[in-house]
Amino acid sequence: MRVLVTGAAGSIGRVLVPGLLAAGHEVVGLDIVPVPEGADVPWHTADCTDPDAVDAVFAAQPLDAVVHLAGHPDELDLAGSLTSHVVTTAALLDAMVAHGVPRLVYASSNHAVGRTPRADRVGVDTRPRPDTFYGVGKVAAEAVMSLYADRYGLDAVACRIGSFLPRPTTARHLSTWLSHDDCVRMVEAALTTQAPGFAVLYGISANTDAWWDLEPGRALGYAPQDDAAAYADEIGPRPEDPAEAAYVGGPFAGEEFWRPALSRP
Ligand code: 15L
Repeated sequence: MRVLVTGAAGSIGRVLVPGLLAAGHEVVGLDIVPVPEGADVPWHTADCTDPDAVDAVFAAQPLDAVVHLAGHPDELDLAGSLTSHVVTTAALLDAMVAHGVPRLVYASSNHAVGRTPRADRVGVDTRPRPDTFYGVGKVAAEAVMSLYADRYGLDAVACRIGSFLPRPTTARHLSTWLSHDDCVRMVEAALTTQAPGFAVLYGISANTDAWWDLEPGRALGYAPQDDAAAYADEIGPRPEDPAEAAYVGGPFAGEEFWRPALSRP
């Protein structure tokens, strides 16, 4: 499968590109920055918020699928978040329709439901409950994916990633961690599962203390192998742990992120 990876120079991209190559896929990298040293794949330097630039990338070679990782990984104001997550996703989906590319795998986030109080294990059918404008952007990007799956018959899998890290370092991570290897397994499953239509899964490892339901991912072929509990002995308590455990979005659900939606000069 020839896969376009957006945000290929970012933290997830730098793990995923070699992972997909090792799994036998061809990878085409796309990022706003030039090709990093050592990334030995065809590369496009372009801004995913620019539909003409995105269309030109699709015109350059045939593609079988897109993995969309590009986007600002932290909080912005509302307009910035919508541009970073919704406009980029829409530009890619328009190009997929125009060029006949049938599948999108999207790096959504747990923050799409981050304001959900920590109680039972959270499923994919819970109501969208963002904790930040970042989370609002992810909810809206998922909505555009759903629309394009319904209108054009695209396959579009939203992976609500937890905490993508080499290893867990806080109490919250014992529940939210996604290991590097499991991230590759997750994207590989989302790329190859048969006709998912629009689907959502939680992108976490097989953590003993998981806050999110892994079954929807397992139904799509995602079989995580790692468990943050293996690192529990290395993780000491911190004063902020109880507050971070109140809502599944952890620190993003805290008051320090409350600010007006629209920045004014
Ligand atoms: C995310 O989606 C963010 O991009 C990252 O900065 C972390 O906050 C992560 O979620 C998390 O919840 O740990």
